[in-house]
This record gives sequence, structure tokens and C-alpha cells, in this order.
Amino acid sequence: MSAEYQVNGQIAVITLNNPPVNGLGHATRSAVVAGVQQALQDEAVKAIVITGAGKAFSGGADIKEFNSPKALAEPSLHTLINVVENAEKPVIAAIHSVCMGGGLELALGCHYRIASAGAQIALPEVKLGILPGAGGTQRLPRVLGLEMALNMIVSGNPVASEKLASTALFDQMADGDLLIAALAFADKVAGLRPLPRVRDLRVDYPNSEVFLQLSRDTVAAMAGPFPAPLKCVEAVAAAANKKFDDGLKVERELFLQLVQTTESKALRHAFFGERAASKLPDVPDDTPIRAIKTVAVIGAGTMGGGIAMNFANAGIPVTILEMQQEALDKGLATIRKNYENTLKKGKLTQEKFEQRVGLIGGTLSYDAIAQADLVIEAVFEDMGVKQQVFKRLDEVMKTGAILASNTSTLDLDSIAAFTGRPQDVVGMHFFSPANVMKLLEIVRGKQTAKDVLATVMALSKKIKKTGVVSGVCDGFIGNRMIEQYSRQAGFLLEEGCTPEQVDKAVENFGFAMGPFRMGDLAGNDIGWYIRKRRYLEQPQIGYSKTADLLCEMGRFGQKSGAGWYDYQAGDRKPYPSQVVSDMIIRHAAELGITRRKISDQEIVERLVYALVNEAARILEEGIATRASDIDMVYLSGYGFPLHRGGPMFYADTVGLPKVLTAMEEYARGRHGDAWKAAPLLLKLAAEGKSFN
Ligand code: 3H9
Repeated sequence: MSAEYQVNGQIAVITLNNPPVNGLGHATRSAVVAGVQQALQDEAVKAIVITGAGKAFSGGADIKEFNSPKALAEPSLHTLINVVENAEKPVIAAIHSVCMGGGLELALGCHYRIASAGAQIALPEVKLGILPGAGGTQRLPRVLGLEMALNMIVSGNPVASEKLASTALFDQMADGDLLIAALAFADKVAGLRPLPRVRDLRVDYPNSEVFLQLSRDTVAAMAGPFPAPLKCVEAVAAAANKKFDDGLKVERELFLQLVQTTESKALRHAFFGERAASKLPDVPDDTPIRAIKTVAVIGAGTMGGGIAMNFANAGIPVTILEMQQEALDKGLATIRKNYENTLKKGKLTQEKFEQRVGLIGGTLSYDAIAQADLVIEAVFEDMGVKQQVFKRLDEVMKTGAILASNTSTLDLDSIAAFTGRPQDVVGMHFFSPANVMKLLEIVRGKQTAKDVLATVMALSKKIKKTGVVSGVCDGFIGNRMIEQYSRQAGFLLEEGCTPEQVDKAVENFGFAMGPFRMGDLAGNDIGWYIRKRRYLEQPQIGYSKTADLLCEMGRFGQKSGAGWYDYQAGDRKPYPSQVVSDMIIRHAAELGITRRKISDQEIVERLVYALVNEAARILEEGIATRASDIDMVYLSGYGFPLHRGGPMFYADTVGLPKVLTAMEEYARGRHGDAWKAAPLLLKLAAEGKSFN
């Protein structure tokens, strides 16, 4: 059922009922229009209340219908709002929990609005790359004023209903039961005429053009590659400068333009991708989860400390285990310092600071963590060390505890085999800095139990991470792909690029950081260590030796004061390095390579298509559940540009046949073997299909 109709005395109550958030899809819109018409025809009915069942008034238009015929099918949201606004009996919106987007636009079309405290009020469309397209940009400024409305529309951020209590948005705040209050209010206004309509209000703002110009300048500077924020300003400007109906036309035109943009499609893809990632086809939503009330972390290094902070931030007590008192003290002091910095920046209250610091303890004894519900190992990336830790954990941890490894490359199934309870072992691969980065790769071993996966996926939401499940393979989803990207970056140096040229090209494409600046930040020795292992295990894989030569020079990156770039003391700014440039040119000469001028387009294509090709294999092998999971890994953990939607979405946008044609071209160059197309990519391209 998409909306229920009931008559309560003289008042008709229409309850939106389209779980999970009462999205205004076609069926719901139709049901509400039918309800209003029924109420208008029923002489016994004097007023109409519209409210929402469950956990929302309404989360807005049904995003799943966008770009489908249902989105525009009559009754459209416009028609619905017109029917409500032109009704001859008062219509009252009874708002609670969530009132967003089209939901708020519907409420603004009602004659009166009554709200419970704590409801989230927002026009979040800009976050989906669009603007409120059902009158929100014209009506909100009429009740909140130009400035407050513009801020809400351009930011998309929710405001608590009680903060808007004194504005013309709400006629009354409900104390106690919302429906009882709404019915009483409806009785009170049932006979009042004329019916107030938001569209009839004026947008009063002296010198509005000066304010709007300032807003255009500020928003243009902040919007980056996204067109929607500036269009939001344009639509709001129309509310100030034009008659209501003309303003609506401007809004409609801008909405239709934005909804077709790749940027908006990418944002919507990311919205649904994030939610889809928390679901596994063979782990049903009702899988029981284990209670995680206490957590232990093994290792007080940068990673262990960052991981611990996530749990303290979520109010979960966490104990860090170290082998030496000195290392433990150092780790705990670093955590404290991190929190102090946040406190100093005013991003944490004193009370929260003390609470969080108080939730993190330290120990040198395994016995002290035996009762933890979850233990996460964050020790040195070496199988021998992991073996010692997991054997010990198997001995001491209580039955039912989840044993997680933060390994980024090692075989989780081998780690699980060090214990007598492989079903309880799972990978929780955090990304550095672990208290900041959103991504959490959840690694599913062959024997990982379903309730363990369900628990960790639920926990990832609690600690505000984007959890993505990966099967077991070298590097899992993210690092396995980045290896191909890094290989291409290395080959490009030999063939003619400088590190700064490569970095600049991918940063212009939209990556947060190019591969060489990233290497200097993360530490070039990490990749060196992994490659040394690969040279033994998989000698057939070719790498550029430039990165090894760099490490042999002791240039590990920012931490050693020099890497691909030079650094000055106390400054993280990278300066092009003559020494590195000489090394690259010398090495290319030794290989007999005639260096050439390489275009930015080639740089970007080689790096990004290398990701895409490996991702196609990952998808085909079932390491990732769906293409959008891979996009979520890259958007939340590797700085892939959000407006391009992730590597798979981007490849779909380019067109898979075009991607393949470029790959064939690169396969004719050096290291052509790196461009052997993944069978899935070939298949989809041949069938005219896409990844997503
Ligand atoms: C709009 O209104 C356009 C108009 O201006 C003009 C039109 C002409 N549609 O986030 P959660 C699903 S644009 C369809 O995990 P929470 C979501 O996919 C719209 N589905 O829960 C998920 O489904 P599943 C403007 C939606 O409690 C489930 O709900 N509105 C929609 O943490 C739970 O989601 C927005 O941009 C939707 N509109 O947060 C609001 N919204 O279980 C976007 C949610 O199958 N939504 N779903 O994975 C949100 O910000 C949050 O979902 C909300 C709930 C705060 C509502």
C-alpha cells in the first residue's frame, strides 16, 4: 500500500505508506491525489491531514524512479502539489522524523504545517546533483527568507524542526502525539477562509541582487566540478526576482538540465552504491548479529591507534594491546594528541573529548582482552607475525568473539587456518588514517560465518564507515587494482613522463592526489616491501624499477624528507626533484628506451583503464559482489573523483568499446601484456552492455 485513507470525525487523514522512507513514487503520488479528491467530495470531511507512516513523513521523490517513465508519469509531484494547494478544504501536513526534498515540497504546498520536534528538514537535492524541482526553490524562500532558504538549498543539509519553530514554515509545533495535535489543529482551522498559500507570500529582502551576486561568487568558488550548486542559486534568484509561476518555470528548466548530467547520475549512483554495499545476496537482512559491546585492538601503531579511535567515537570501549610498555604509552599519547587537536579546532566538546579518551585503555596482557566481543589485529604485515598473534588469540579469546585482521594483502584464509575457529575470522581492512578514511574493506574468508559478516557490516555503519565486502585475493579489491595503476605510473616515467606531470594529469582529472604524491605520503617503502615479495612469488609480473631505485636512495617519502619529490623541513609541499629526474632518465637509457612526449589523455587513460580492467577480473571472479561495490571502494578509499562516479561508472560513461579500443592501442606499446583485456570486459562490450 502506498498511502492509507481514513476519516477521523470531520478530518480525513492520508498516511503516506511507502517504506522505507515514504518516497513519492508514482503509486504513492496517485494514492495521495485519490485521497485528496475523495476527501473533497465527502461533505462530512472539513479538513485533510497528510502524514507519513513509519520512520518518515517523506524522504522526497523516489530516486529509484529517476530517468524512468515513472518519474514523469501523471500525477507528477507538481500535479500532486497543485491538487493540494488548490484544494478548497484546508490541508495540513503533519511532519515528523524525516521531511526532505519532494516531501518538504509537498508540505510547502499544504495550507498549514505542524511538526514534531527532532524532525530533519531538508532540501538535499543538491547532494544528488539536482535542485528541488517541485517548487522548493520558490516556496522555501517565501517562508524562511532568502538567506536561510538559500543556505539550506545550496548545502542540502538538514535542520532540526525545532530550530525552525519561529519561522513561517511551521504553524505549530506539536507537543506529544503528532496526529492528535494535527487533528486538533485541523478542527481549529477547518472553517477558516481564505486558505493561506505559500505561493502568495512575498520574498522580502532589501538589496537582494547584492546578496545573490555574493552568493554566486561564493558558491562558484566552492562547487568544484558540480553544476548543481550554482543552478540552485539561479533558481532561488528567480524566487526573488520573478512572479511565482515564472520562477517555477525557471526551476523546472534547471531541474531538467541537471537531472541529465553525468555529475548527477554519478552522485545518485554513489548514493545507491553506498546502500547496496551493505547487502550480500546470501546474507539476508534478518541474519542475527553478535553483540559488540567491547573491542580490542592488537598493536598501538598508527593503524591500531586510528582503528581504536573509531570505536571510541561510536561510544564503544576499546583496549589496545602492545608488547612493550613504551610502545603502548607512545600509541596512547598519539591518540590523546589527535583528540586534543580536534578539541583545539573546536570540533569536539570538552565533555566528548574526555568521554572518548576515557573509552580507550591499554594493556600488555592477552588475558586482559579475552572477554572482548571483537578483536582487530593491526600488527606488522608479515605472515609469521600474524601467525603468532592469531594462535594466541585462538587460545585466549572467549567463544563467539570475532577475530579480525587488518591485513591489506595477506591471505585471510591462511590467517584463519592458524585458529581452530575459522568461521569467526574476518578481514577488517581500514585505510590510513583509519580514524578519517571512510572505507572499510570487509574481507570474507572461505569459512567466515554469515552472522560474522552481518555483524561487521552493521558495525561499519555504526562507526560511520562505508563497508564493502571483498573476497580473498592478493590486495583485495582496492590494492589489487591500485597495483595495476601504479605499474602504469611507473612505466610512464620510463617512457617519458615526470612524476609531477603524471600527478598533475590525474589530479586535473579529479583524483584527490596523483600516484607519486600519494606514494610520498603513504611511504614508498611499503610498495617496495610488497614488490620484493612479488619478485619471488610472481616473477612473471613486470614492474618499472624506478620505484625500487628511489627506495634504494632512501627516498621513502615525506617521512624521510624526500621521495619522488623534495621536501623542505616543516613543509609538506612537494618540489620537483632533479635527483629523481636524473635517476629516471638514466634508468630509461639503461633500458634503451627513447623517451617521448606523452599526453595527459594517455596518462589518465592508462592509469584509469588499468584500474577498470583489473576491476573487471575482480568482478568476474566474484571477489566483488557488484560493480558499484568497486566504485564505492574507489570513491571512499582512493580519492577517485566523485563526479565521475567511480572507475566502473566512469568506464560505462565512456563506453566499454571505446575503453577497449584505447587498451588495444596501449597493448602495442611496451609491457603490452599488462593490457590483456579481462574476459568480462570483452563480453560486456561485445553485448553492448555496461558494468552497472
Ligand atoms: C527529490 O525529492 C526531487 C524533487 O525535488 C523533485 C522531483 C520532481 N527515494 O539512508 P538510509 C532508501 S530528490 C528512494 O540507509 P537512513 C535507501 O535507498 C530526493 N529510496 O536510511 C535505502 O533503501 P534500501 C530528495 C530512498 O535512515 C533506505 O531508503 N531526497 C530515498 O540512514 C534507507 O536509507 C533525498 O535526497 C528516496 N528519496 O536515512 C533524501 N531515500 O534499504 C535521500 C532513501 O533498499 N535520503 N531511500 O537500501 C536520505 O538522505 C536518507 O536515506 C534518509 C534516511 C535521511 C531519508
